Amino acid sequence: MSQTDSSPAERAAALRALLHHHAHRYYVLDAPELPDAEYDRLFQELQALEAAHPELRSADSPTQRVLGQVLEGFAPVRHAVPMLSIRTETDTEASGAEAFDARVRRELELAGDAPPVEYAAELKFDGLAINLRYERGVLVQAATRGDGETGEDVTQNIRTIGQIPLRLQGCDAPVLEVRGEVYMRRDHFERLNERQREKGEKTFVNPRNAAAGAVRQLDPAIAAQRPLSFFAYGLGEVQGWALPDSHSALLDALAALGVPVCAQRTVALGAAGLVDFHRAMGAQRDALPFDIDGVVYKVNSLALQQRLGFVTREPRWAVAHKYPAQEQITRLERIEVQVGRTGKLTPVAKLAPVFVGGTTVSNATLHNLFELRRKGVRVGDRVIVRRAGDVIPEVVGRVPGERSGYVPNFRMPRECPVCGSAVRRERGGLDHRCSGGLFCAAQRKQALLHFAGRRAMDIEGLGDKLVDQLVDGGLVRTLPELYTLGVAKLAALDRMGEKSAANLVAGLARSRQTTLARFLYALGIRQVGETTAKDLAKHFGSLDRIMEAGLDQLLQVNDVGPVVAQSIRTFFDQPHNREVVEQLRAAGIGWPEGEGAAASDAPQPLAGKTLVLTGTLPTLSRDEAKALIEAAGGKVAGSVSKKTHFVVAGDEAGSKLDKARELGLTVVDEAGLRALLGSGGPG
Ligand code: 5U1
Repeated sequence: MSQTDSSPAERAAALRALLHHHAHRYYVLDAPELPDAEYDRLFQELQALEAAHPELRSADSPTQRVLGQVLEGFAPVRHAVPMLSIRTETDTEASGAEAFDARVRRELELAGDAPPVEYAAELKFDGLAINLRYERGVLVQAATRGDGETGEDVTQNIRTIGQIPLRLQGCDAPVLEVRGEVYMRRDHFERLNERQREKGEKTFVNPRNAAAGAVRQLDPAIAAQRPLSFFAYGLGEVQGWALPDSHSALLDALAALGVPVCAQRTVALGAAGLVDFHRAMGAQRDALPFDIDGVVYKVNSLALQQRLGFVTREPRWAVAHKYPAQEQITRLERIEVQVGRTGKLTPVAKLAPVFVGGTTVSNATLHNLFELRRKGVRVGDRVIVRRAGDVIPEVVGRVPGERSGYVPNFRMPRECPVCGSAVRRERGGLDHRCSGGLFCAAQRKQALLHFAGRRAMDIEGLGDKLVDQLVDGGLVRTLPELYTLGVAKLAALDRMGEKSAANLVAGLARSRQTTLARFLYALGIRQVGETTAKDLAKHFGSLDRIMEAGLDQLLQVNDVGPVVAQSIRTFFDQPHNREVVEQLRAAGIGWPEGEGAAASDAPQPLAGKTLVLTGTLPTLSRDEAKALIEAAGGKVAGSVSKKTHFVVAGDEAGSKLDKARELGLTVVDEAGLRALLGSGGPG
């Protein structure tokens, strides 16, 4: 039946089904099939239809995600099946897993030589437990865990989470309660806090608190702006749905219903399998896009789970095996001010060393004066330090308690602590900046380090200790002066033998042959990161064209908005920056002419293809492989999804390889990658 022939009810049902399908592709599979504008068009059509025919509105309509009243409080919800907690194993070593396996074997009265027990091993997400109640496949209620017996009705807010299906795919069971964790990804958390900082509003201590705050937000419009995600890990009440016979099969079945289930899970055999999983996930922990505080082991067979039963409110068949905490308490010894590449002054907490998130931390950022004041930390306080993933450690707050004696409030210096130039703050801005520019040694050092960085000019052997010596000794004042360094001058420096000096000179020589994108990025223009530099190089194809481009022309470049365009213009309008560029060119730095334009004429065997790199390749570094793929027109993505065309796997490839196999993607090794670069390969 065509669109125009169908009744409003039929059209509304068809639109709902279409929108459910595309929301699942977008939010859960990360593989959209429709442009956003087309999704919006369908959504608006359904909204209009429901406005004209309110009787067509249903609880599972995608239009109902964002609606809701500001509440005065949350209604209590008595859980049909209590939400249990999980026993925690705080011994973070292998012995923690071995103790659990030994307990299970004892409870099951297994003989010493009985085969190993099969476990489902998964991640312990650092979020908030939620019960989702589906009746006849439609989400009718979402509740927090509360005390396990009674939680709070947070349906309005949970509906705003795009990943949570409002209707299960192909499930008409009278009741199916799905349990899992609502969490916030680390990048979403950082962006949320960045936005809060820009608005001068309170920042969140960690992703878990931000997620919990969003779920318990009384105004659903605010909750909808907090980016939340969800992973399922179990069931509550079930009526009329055939249970699989193992936990791993249960998670597979939930994924098939359209519920997000984490890919990092496995079926492990015995204590050895659990230890392997704990180690493997521990190694991946920093690279995961979300916080975990451990892994969870569950006896895989549901029949054995039933035999094992519970002690008080914890099942005997499951345990959470922890990792070292990502937050710790320590003493704030003093506050120093660091000057960055762009002159920004950052208050840095000097801490009594503390082991957190797997390393010893003695410095942590306090971001800016206003954030420091809001957190109310003063020297001598006991403070909470957080280090998660590869994010810079930060002080998230103070531990309430008495202060002994008067401690003055921290003040930003009026003069740069490095060069003595005046410190300024833009009207209404949050950042204090040194006005010394490259006159300031700190800014010069940071500019040199940035210029020499792996993703910029990639000058091997130019690290921070050497840059300190070069700048402090007056040997290098400008970027071009780097290229005047000879072996004799360098070898005379502290701890710099003849060989290291020769290596650095060779590194400098090698760096002369670069790409326009790397060179642009290396200049350290504010707002011009690696991606923008690549876009500029591709668009203009020549440095002179970029230097001469007006705002209008710059605005034509992919993702370049007014702030970035103005920053590029400001940079090239300053005569001393142009002089630096000319001196660098005179020092022999060059790149293939017409790089961008030539690139589009050159063969592009990987044009339109997305590749994911995992593991260590025999001869290519990650950056080299990425550069080759990009030069061939391909894109390198950080995670595997159905949109991935090829996964390039080297030694010790981890979960990305597992996921690629699960999705049936083409996996190649380095030789395979080289073949693709030559030919474009299959598909
Ligand atoms: N992954 C996972 N997290 N988690 C938390 N599974 C899991 N199971 C839980 C909890 C509280 O509880 C069941 C064992 C009852």
